[in-house]
Amino acid sequence: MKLFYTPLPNYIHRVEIVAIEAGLYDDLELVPTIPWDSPEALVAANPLRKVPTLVCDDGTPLFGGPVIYEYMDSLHDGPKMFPPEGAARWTALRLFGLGEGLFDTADLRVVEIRRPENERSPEALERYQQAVIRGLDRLEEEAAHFEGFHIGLISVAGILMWIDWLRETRGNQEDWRPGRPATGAHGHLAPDFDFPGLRAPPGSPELRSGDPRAQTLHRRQLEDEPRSGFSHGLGRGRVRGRR
Ligand SMILES: N[C@@H](CCC(=O)N[C@@H](CS)C(=O)NCC(=O)O)C(=O)O
Repeated sequence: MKLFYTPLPNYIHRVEIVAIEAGLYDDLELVPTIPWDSPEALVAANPLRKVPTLVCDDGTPLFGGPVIYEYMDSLHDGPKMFPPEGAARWTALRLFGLGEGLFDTADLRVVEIRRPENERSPEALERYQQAVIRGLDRLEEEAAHFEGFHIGLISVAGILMWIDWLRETRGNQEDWRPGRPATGAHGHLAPDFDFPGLRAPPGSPELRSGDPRAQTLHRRQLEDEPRSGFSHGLGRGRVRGRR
């Protein structure tokens, strides 16, 4: 299986977790890709030119994380990350929808930040950030359901870890913990989230091993992105007009 991904700890991280949990990690041929350059191989596999994109062994392309996760989950005989039925399924999918939506919104904000300053829209940045804050607040209300191991929790852990990474390395996000003790109690360092795929720090395997190819891509993205001045704060209840 060929996986097109960016060597940044965003969308690849959840694919890695699912692949590890499904026992498929070693079957992945990892293709570091910058989708914004519209590389031929990616466009040939995915007309939308997005990552992650998986090309199965028979050549069938799968577009986007959610489909890739479910495909990988179908290929192993262990306990399923997508619960097959009943209340457990809908709890997992509800959290999954929230986590993936949060991720996509936070990603759109990063994309906006990376635009040249004179093309950047403060309204769009604010709109994305307010949606992220509301999503994190909703997660806090959902934290009672953070138990077991399923795709919803992988997604939740993914977004929380990514926000931490953005805060620590880019300085363009703030801590999600203040005012959200229930989520914090299940933070990714807590034993609840200590399943194998999450023990590794976020980031691609190449970045962890220092592969120069990935480091080059990574550096280029870092240089492209402004580092400060966009930290709107993520504190609970900071949605404009909410209280
Ligand atoms: N929800 C989708 C979102 C994928 C996505 O937005 N990927 C971004 C990563 S930066 C991308 O490839 N953007 C390139 C583009 O939009 O041209 C998923 O999980 O696969």
